[in-house]
Amino acid sequence: MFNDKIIAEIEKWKPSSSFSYGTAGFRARANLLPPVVFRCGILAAARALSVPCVCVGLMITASHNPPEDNGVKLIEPNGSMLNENWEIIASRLINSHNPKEVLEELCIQENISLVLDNKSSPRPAVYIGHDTRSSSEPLARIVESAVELIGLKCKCFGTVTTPQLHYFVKVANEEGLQANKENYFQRLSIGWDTLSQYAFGSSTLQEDKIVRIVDCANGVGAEAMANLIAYTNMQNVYCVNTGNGELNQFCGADFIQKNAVFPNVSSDGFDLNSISSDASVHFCSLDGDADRLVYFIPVEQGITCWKSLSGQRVRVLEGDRMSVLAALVIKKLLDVLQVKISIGVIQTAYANGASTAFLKNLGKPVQVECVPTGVKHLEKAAKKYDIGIYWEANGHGTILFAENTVSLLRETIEQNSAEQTKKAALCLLALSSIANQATGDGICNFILAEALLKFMGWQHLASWESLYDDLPNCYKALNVRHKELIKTTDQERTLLSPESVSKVIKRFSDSKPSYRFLVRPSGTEDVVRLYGEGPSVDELNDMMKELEI
Ligand code: 16G
Ligand code: ZN
Repeated sequence: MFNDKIIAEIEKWKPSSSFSYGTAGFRARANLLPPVVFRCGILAAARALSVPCVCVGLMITASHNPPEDNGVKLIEPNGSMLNENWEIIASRLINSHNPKEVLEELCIQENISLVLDNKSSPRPAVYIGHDTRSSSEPLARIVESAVELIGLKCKCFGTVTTPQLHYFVKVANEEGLQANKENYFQRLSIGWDTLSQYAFGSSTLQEDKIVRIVDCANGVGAEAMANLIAYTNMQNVYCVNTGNGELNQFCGADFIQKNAVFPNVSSDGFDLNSISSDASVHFCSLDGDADRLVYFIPVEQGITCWKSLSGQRVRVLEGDRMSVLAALVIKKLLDVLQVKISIGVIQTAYANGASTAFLKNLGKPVQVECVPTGVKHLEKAAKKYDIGIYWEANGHGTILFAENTVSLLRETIEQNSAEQTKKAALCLLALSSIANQATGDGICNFILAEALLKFMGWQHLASWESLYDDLPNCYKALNVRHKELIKTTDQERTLLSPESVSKVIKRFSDSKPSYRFLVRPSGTEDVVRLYGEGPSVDELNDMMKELEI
């Protein structure tokens, strides 16, 4: 099925250690990755040939991980993450001593011919993007050579955020649009304008007194934010950590969410002293590939300089708060529209219990579901609803609108509906064009959060925060020798083994009903993650210490 030259080339690219395609694709120290990305290029080509489509995607990034790491993940034609059957094939192909056998089996199973017929037109292609790491561009070149070896075309987007690439793949396949940054930002700009115009609560806001400061984690989000500012008429947005400092080091969404301290800010930032004392400052952080965003509020009030803020405690508005804000606004809009639309809010076991209680209290049509960690699980569940809102506590999430919902909104706008009804439909439609429909997107979510806050008429992040008090909680990562021994059930909410650990958990949970624990093996690092909620952080820390032994 393949000519000998192709097979000989693929055999040459054999990883020195074993890899498994996890929640975030393949990740490792960058120097181990050339053979992995080469074979992923072959696999992406095969995926593109296995279904009628314009393209699939391949992104080189290690997201929030250290600068010396890198990673690769594939994107389905519909813009989602790689299908689970292909994840298994990916791990087999990368590790195999006999790639010919794996590929031949795949071709039979998926009915693909990797020997291309030159007349087939248009030829499928692989869209390639990468983050700002020094290893990323060379790895992207290797992918390109692999795809071309099979005889397919690549389109290289250079540095893009992960969600931008997901979006490009989706619109190229589903909307026949020329995928580029321009239409990505235009969509955001139009959505922002509509929401600014119609946001019910905006009349009470003093827009000129809001200052928005975005920590770009010294990653690819810096370029995207600069474009966003250029395309929209959003005022007072300032970016820090735009690339002068080290990627993800003491900054970025993952660092903020896990440590709840103010980020280090490299000198490229802007002068905090220039902010007037009566301004409402909205602080938020993107991660290294800009698919996550979290907002935060410094505990100590009174802003002086970056240096004095760095490392100080902050209160983090985790992803759950985005779900809550989105559900509140969407419910209000649907009340105006008076249509029967289901809203699902999807969380994981990391969601703070107070957010879950708040959402459940909203009542119909809001339904709340818990699924295992990892975007693919949240996305799958969200797609069951007319409007599916999903967020992980770590800041990854979006709002998905079903096709029927979008058609219904369009019809409502076209019909001679009452003015308020029309406005509500326009706002919902604008939300659907701001929220990335392919995957959670930190850049889109920044506009989304600001628009939703405006909608509620909330000048200060504190108004958002005051909806409910987070239950005291605590995160830990433990280095263990055999994380595969950890077995859970019930969406990771119950630990099955090891028994010694589940006994400690049971003892605590029996002692006070407010205790709740999550123990799970990380899918991206060699650690076991612990998350606990309980009567107080001190008591939780004591309990976690027992588990460490
Ligand atoms: C990946 C996942 C994220 C998940 C995280 C868990 C995607 C795009 N990303 O970053 O959803 O929360 O892994 O990491 O699926 P962990 O398994 O190391 O805790
Ligand atoms: Zn990321």
